[in-house]
Amino acid sequence: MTDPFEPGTLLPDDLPNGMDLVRAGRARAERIPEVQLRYARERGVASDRAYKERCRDSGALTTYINLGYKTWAQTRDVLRSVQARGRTLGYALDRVSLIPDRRMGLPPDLREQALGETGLMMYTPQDWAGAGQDVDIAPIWNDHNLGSPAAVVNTEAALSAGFGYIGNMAQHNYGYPLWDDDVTQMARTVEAMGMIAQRKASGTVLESYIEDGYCAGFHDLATSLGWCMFHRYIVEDLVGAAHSQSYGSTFQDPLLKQAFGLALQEINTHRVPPSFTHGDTNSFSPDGDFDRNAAIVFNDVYYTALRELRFPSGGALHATPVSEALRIPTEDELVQSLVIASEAVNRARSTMALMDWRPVLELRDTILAGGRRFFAKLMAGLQALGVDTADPLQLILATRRIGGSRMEELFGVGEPDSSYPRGFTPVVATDTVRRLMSNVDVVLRDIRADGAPDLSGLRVVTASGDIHEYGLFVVSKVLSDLGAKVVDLGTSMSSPDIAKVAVETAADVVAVSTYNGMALSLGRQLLDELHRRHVAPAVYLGGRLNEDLEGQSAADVSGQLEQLGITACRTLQAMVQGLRERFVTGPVSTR
Ligand code: B12
Repeated sequence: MTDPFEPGTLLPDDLPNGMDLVRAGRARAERIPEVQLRYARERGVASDRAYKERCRDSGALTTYINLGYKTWAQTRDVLRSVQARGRTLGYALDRVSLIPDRRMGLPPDLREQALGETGLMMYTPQDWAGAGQDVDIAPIWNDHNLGSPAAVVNTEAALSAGFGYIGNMAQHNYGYPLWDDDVTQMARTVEAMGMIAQRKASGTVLESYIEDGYCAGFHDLATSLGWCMFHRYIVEDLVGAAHSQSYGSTFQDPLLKQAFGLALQEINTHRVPPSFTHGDTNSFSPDGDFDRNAAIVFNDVYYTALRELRFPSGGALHATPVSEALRIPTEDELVQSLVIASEAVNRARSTMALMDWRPVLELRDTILAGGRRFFAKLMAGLQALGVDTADPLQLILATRRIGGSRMEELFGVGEPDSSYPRGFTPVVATDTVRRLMSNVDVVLRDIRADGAPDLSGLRVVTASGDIHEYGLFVVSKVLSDLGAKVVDLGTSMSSPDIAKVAVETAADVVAVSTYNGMALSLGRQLLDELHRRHVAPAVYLGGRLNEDLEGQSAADVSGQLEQLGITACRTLQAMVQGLRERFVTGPVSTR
């Protein structure tokens, strides 16, 4: 494997000093008045963190959901209603991650210029203050803050409103439309980290939801754990903040999930309660039936409840809504998820004695040992590349520039084996890699059942318009296996960049994955960019092809896309069928 990174070339010479940025952040936070969250006040504690510690130490379990409708007012009304229904249905709701529109990661003056996606927009200081006081639920600001160009302004807003858990450390790999200055983006992130550190004594916690970042794409849980150690080193040892690491959505196997949770507890030496353990979101297909999903959800949250009861961490429980693969959940679907979670806790309490933890603890130790090796290798590797490992800015910028998959190829700790995608046998393979490889197999099997077309000579540009990379991986892998010459641009790609590469490579086909609820606007924008450059490759879109239209939220926009001349694909099999009809004239192959 050739290494594109020569020592000293990864970072620019004129970077600001990371520790100076931390100090600037601390000074900025000192000027922000402290506010107590309503959730903490009503429980008679100083902070969200303090209440979590009390629950952890007394064996009480708390609950968590994700929610982000378009405005704070809409979100607030649904939260109040969900909470009120819990009084009759026998559940309590403790925490909510407010799920913003990706535009919230842009500085306020750019937000209106970017395409709207799904999620919450906070428009005024009253919206922020309302999130801290209007409901008796702890709000978390996780997304589109740390890691984004809006890190300082959003952290200031969240601190001013009294938020106790502010994230998201994992998102320093995120890309934003209309923004390509990674140095400023990461510098603002480090300054905002300093702001959160300044509030450590009042209980404010710097949160990371690890599978929002590179952990979602690693193939080895040893890499994931080592990456979490790397983040802990930056946040706790260099920046001086309290750090919570939450995890969970990419795990399907309960044994792996609980072993990894226990490994995270081992590296959490300051015992900061994690915000939550996320429910499994990846086991449902968009065509899956909700009854089956309910069984999957129960099984997932039951084992997490067992772990929390036996090895308390203070992390809240999350049960994934059964409609996860399709849309933002309705109020009824959220209520259902909380009912499932409360039943799971009841069953877990009465069946705790049936659980044999020995295999889980053994697996935990294997992950821990591998994670320690990865962390050591990563730090040594960064030093060899000329990165100052005592500077938080250099560390997050360098690892962002290297990228998650390349980092795992360079510093992965399994036995070398070229038949594996990252060049080594994973110490403990993630469910993600297992699921993706089996998804590729299923799609190829379907296609081969009809006689696979030979796509040799077909030039295809693939990309994802947002952070979702799994669909893109399957699309690129299947088309390459069928012989196409695929140029995979990766994630968070903008329409102008995709069009530019389509011209440079004389692409016959452009295939874009889009999930964030703006498929029609993106399709129009992409066609405009291609027309402006006088090229007309065949355009295919897939992922979640919906958008909020006049009077209809998350409407399926496949029909409108087809009218524009874009092929809207529910499945990759449909795209291959389309390519066969359009480009393949000879007989099918048995490739
Ligand atoms: C994993 C995931 C994430 C991970 C992504 C990790 C990663 N590195 O990829 C994380 C947690 C980071 C994430 C973030 C977000 N997510 Co998300 N995510 C998902 C999830 C759980 C799985 C999607 C997936 O990858 N499936 C696996 C792939 C292989 O299967 P598939 O999607 O069915 O793909 C197949 C076909 O669709 C097709 N296909 C896919 N692309 C293409 C392209 C072409 C050309 C063709 C022909 C075919 C094709 O082929 C694939 C293979 O068979 C879904 C919910 C779900 N269970 O589906 C939500 C979901 C897609 N996410 C959603 C949202 C809103 C977001 C966020 C915008 C939330 C936010 N506000 O921050 C952010 C995006 C932030 C950003 N910067 O862009 C929503 C979308 C809602 C909508 N459109 O109505 C969903 C549905 C969750 C929900 N219910 O709210 N997400």
